[in-house]
Amino acid sequence: MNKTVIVSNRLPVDLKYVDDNLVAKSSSGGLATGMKSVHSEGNGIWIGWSGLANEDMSDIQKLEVDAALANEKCVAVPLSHTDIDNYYYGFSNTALWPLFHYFQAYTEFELSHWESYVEVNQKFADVVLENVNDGDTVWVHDYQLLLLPELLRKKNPTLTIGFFLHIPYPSYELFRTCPWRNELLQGMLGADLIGFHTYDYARHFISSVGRIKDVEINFNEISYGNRIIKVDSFPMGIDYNRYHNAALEHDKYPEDSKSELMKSIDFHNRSNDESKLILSIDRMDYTKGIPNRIKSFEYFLNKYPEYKGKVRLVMLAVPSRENVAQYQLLKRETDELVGRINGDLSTISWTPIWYFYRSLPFDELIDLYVSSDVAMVTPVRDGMNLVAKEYVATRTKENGVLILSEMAGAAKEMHEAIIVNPNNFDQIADSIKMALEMPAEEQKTRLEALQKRISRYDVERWAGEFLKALKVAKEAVPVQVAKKLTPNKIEEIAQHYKTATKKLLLLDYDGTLVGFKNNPSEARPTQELYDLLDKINSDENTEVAIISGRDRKTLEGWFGHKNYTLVTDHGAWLRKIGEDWAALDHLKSSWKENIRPVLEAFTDSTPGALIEEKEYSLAWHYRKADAEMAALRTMELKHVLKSLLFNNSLSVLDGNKVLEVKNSNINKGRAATGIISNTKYDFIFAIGDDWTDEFMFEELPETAYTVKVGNVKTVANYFIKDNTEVLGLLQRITTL
Ligand code: GDG
Repeated sequence: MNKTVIVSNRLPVDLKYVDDNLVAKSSSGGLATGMKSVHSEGNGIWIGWSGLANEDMSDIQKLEVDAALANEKCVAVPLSHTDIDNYYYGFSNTALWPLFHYFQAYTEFELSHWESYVEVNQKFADVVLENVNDGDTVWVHDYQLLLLPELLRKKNPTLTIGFFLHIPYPSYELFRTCPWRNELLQGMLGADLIGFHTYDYARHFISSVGRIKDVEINFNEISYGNRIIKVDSFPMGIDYNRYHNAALEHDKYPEDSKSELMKSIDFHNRSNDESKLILSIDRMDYTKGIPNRIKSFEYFLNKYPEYKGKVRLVMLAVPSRENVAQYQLLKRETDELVGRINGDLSTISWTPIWYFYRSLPFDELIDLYVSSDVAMVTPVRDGMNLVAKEYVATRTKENGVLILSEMAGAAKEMHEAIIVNPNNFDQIADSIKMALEMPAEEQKTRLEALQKRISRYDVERWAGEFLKALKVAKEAVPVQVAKKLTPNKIEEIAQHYKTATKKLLLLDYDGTLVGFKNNPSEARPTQELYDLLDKINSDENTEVAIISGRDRKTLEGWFGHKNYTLVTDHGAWLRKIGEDWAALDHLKSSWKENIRPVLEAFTDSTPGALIEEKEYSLAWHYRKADAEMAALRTMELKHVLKSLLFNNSLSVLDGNKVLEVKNSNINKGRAATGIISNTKYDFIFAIGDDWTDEFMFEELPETAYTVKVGNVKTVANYFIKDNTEVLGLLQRITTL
C-alpha cells in the first residue's frame, strides 16, 4: 500500500540527553497535531532534522537516536553544525525569512549560505528517496525546503508531491531581488500541488512564476513541461478542541495547584475592579511587531490616561533564533523599550508591562489565554498566526476581544476581530479602547462567529483538504503522449525519409523555423534557413510547405520567389508548388472595422502591445508588454471580444503571447488536409510550437511524424526542447 511521507525541517519529536539518557517527547505543536492522522496512518513516516548535530553524538548515540525516532515513526536527516549555521540560520533565516516577510534590509544573500541550502536540501532528498516506494505521497513543508520537490521529482517521477509554505509569499518585486530566484521556483515547481495560507500569497507566487519561468498559466494551474501544477490556498487551522477543552479544565483548578503566573494574574485582577489584561504572545521575531505593539500600548496610555493603573500588557516573547544578529538587536530593543516605559509610567501598585522572555508550558499558556480580556496580535507580517486562533478557541465564556493585524494571514478569515494596521498607533490606541469598552453582547456575537469558523476548519481538516486536493492535482495531470525526440528516433525518421518516395514537410514559421522577436516584422528568414529549405526542397519528390499564421503579403515577400508550398493566415490562403494562390474558403473581412477599434483601445492602455493586421485576421501581440499587466488585459480583452463575436463565424485564437481574431473556419488543420488530400505521401513530417499547430497535428494521418517545439501539452507524437534545435533536426532528418 502506498504511504504518505511528511518532510519538514524539524521532526515533531523533542530529543534530549538527560544524564546520558535519551528522552524523546513527541511535540504537540500545530503541525504535528494536524498531521497526526496522516502520520499514524499505515506505514506513514515523518522525515526531518532531529535537533541534535552530528558532531555532538557518538556513534552509539546516533543509533540510539535513530531507534528512538523509529519508535515515533520518524527518520532523521543527519546535519552538522556547519549545515545548521549555513542552511538554517544562514540562507533560511537571513535570506528567505526576511525576504518573504518584506524585511528587505535584513536580507543577506551569501553564496556560501546558498550552497549549503542546496546541499542540505539534497541531504533531505537522499533520506526521503531511501524511504519511499514508487507511487508514495510526499508532503514537503516550508521555506527551508523549497528545492526539495524538484530534487525528489527528478529521481522518482512516480511520487505525488505536495508543498506547503507556512510563511507569506512576497510580491514579485521583492522576490526578484533574490539571486537564486529561478532555482527556488524551479525547486517548488517539482510539486504537484503548492499550497499557501492565503489567496494573496498564491497570487504572488503565480505572478513570480509567470514573470520568471517560461510556462503557461491558466488561473491557478501552471503547465510546466508535461505536468500541470496546481496552486491554491489552504488556511491552516488549530487543534481547536485541545485549546477549548484545556480552557474548560482551567476553571476547575484548585487554588493550591495554580501556577505562580496564575497567582500573579489573580492578584492583578483583585487589585482593582476595573483592572484588565491585554495579552501578547509570540516568538521573539521582528516580523511579529513586538516593538510597535509596545509603543502603541504606550501611545494608548498617553492618549487615554484614565486607563493608567488599570490595564496591563502581559507580553510573552519566546526566545527564537538567538544566534542571528537581527534577533539579538530586537531583543535589546524590546528590553530597552519595556524598561523605559515601565520606568516612566509605573506606580507602586501598577506596572504597565509584564514581560516574560521565555517559553511557557502549555498549561500556563492556557492560563494566559483564559485570563486576558483582550489579545493583541499585531505582527507587521505573518503567514497565518495561530495565536489569534488559539485565543479565540479558549474563550469558553464568550467574552474577550481580539485585535488583529491586517498583515497576518489570519485576518483574511477572522473578520469579526478588530482589524488594525500594525503601524498605525493612533488606530491601535482607539482599538484598544474600543476592545476594553466593548459591550458583552457584542463580544459574544463576534466570538461566536469566529469560533464557529475556527472549530470547523481545524488543523485536521486543513491537512485533509490539502491531501484531497493533492490527489486531485496528481490525477489531473494529462497523460503525456508526446515523447522526447531521441537520437535513435531521429535516425529512424531519417531512414524513412531516405527511402520514401513522396515526402512532405509541414513547417510552422514563427517560434519554429525562427525564434520570436519583439516585433513580428523583425523575424525575417536568415540565409542559413533559406539554404537549408532550398536543399530539402531540391531533394527528389520532396515538398517543403511553410504553414504559418503570417499574412499572405509577408510570406510572399519572404518566400514568394521560392518553389515551396505556402499556407498563410492560419490556412486562409494556399499556394501549392507551381500553382497560384487560392483562398481555402470564401471569407469576409468586413468585421475588422468593428474589432480594430477595440484592439486599438487595449493597445493604448497596454504599453508594449501591438496590433498586426492580416488579410483575414487581426492579431494583438503582447510579447513585449509587462507580463502581469498583459495577463490582466488579455483576460479583459477575451471577455470583450467574446461579447462582440456574437455569431460563430469569428473566433479568438489564444496563441503564444498573441490573441488573434479570425474567421472560425480557418485553421491549420483544414489547410494541412487541403495539402495532403490529392497526393499520396508516404512520408509526412510536421513541426510547430504554437497552439494553432495543434489543429495541424490533429488532422494529419497517424503515420505522420508530428513534433512540438517545447515540452508543453500537445497532441503531437514527439517534442523537442525549443526552436534552437529545429534547423539541426531538419538537417539530420534529411541528410543521411
Ligand atoms: C509559522 C508562521 C504560521 C508560543 N509561545 C509558546 C507557545 N507558543 C505557540 C503558540 C502557537 C505557536 O507557538 C506559534 O505559532 P504562530 O502561527 O503564531 O507563529 P510561527 O511560530 O511564526 O509559525 C505563522 C505558522 O507557521 C503555521 O503555519 O501561522 O505565520 O510564521 O501555537 O501557541 N507554546 C507553548 N509555550 C509558549 O511559551 N507551549
